[in-house]
Amino acid sequence: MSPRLPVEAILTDIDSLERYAHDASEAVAPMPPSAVVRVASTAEVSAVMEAAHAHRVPVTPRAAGTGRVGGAVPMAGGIVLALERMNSIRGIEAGDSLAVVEPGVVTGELHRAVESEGLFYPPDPNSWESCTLGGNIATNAGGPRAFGYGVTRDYVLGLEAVMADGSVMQVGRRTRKGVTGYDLVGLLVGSEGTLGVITEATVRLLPNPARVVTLVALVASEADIAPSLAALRARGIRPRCAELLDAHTLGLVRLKVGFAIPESARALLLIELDAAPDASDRLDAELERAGNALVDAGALEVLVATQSHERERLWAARRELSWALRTLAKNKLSEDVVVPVTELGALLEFCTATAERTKIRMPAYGHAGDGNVHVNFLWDTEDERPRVEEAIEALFERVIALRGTLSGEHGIGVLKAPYLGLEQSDAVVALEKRIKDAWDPAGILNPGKIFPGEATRALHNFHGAC
Ligand code: LAC
Ligand code: ZN
Repeated sequence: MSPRLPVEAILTDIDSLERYAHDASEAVAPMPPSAVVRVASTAEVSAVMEAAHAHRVPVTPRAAGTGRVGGAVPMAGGIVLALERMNSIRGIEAGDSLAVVEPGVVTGELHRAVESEGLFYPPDPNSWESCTLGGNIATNAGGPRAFGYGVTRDYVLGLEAVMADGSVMQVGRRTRKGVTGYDLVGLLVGSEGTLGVITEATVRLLPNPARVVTLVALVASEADIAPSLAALRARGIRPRCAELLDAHTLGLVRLKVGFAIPESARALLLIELDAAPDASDRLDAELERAGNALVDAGALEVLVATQSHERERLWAARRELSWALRTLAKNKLSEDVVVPVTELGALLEFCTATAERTKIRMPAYGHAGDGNVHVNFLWDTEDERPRVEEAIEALFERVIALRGTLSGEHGIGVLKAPYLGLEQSDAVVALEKRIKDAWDPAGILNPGKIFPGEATRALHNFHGAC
């Protein structure tokens, strides 16, 4: 029998409905949801889904709402299923190098909990102090450390998920290896809440490479970034992070990094190397080789931060970038395109030329090692919007022409749905829709996401039917 939900779990006051109608993107819900249900257990999630399925009510799952593409914005009204109360770390099993977590666990809390046991959970989306594991899994989030360690998908071994009809499914496993049946974990990771509601995850942990050093290479041009990365690769150096700041974003952090940046520097590469505490000699040698490689590749200056407070100052400046850019204009859109790393120079050159042509500011920064660049669009007045849209479409077309992808870490959500067809053929999209129909035949789970035109269709489906 389904549990009854405590009455305080259901919010219907206008302030709450408003608050849960947003995420960290510009996506706007056409109307507030009818109710927010703050669930505390798998059984409660199951009860909500069962009722929603019986009455064909749309359900938008969410936790911290830090997403950048409107994935947690309710596009067809209905219920917002808030998972932030399911925030317990159910276990850290050092012997099997895994942790079992609920979806509302804040990523930074998992980092600290496992690190206190000498273990390491690498995925580090920029919002790790507030985002949650459930959202990270729903979007297959990455971050700076993805360069060395991979993205969320590389760490999820098993999942418990509640299906659209309320049934509870266990998929995947607790072991590192395993090839039984289809990879349903892989399908759920990155499915943006459209296939099931994640209620528990078993994630893989590594030994903590607790000694970390950071290098900053100041270079004369954005064109020097890719050759600098190639120089590291050629010497067999595999950093855990390789972040890029272009001339605009470098200007924003100039006063915050704790060292002087010469005017001649037009871009910055932030490199991080790590090692186990007992491999310090190897790390020192690698640090020296990395510094030499960067100088040989033409860096104007290479600075090293070995103390944690120096490193933290650098990373704080990097982490603030997204918000710092927001203060520069009335409107900001941020993309997370990826190109093969050999095309990084072509992408950055294209951004400069497009900004010049459209007269829209396009500062860029991001995860250079992965070819994953946050291209931002800043504008103040409505009459600039058509040029912004032109610049975004031109960017996506260019990225596809360079054999890249539209989203490296934020997902498609609402904001990028109109562009899905630039990257995926009609046949691929039709196959994805058949998968969606098999998992959620009534289309109640996070309607209006990923597929072009679905937002409008979802609204008609649910409200036309009332
Ligand atoms: C970052 C976020 C926006 O890397 O993904 O800053
Ligand atoms: Zn990012």
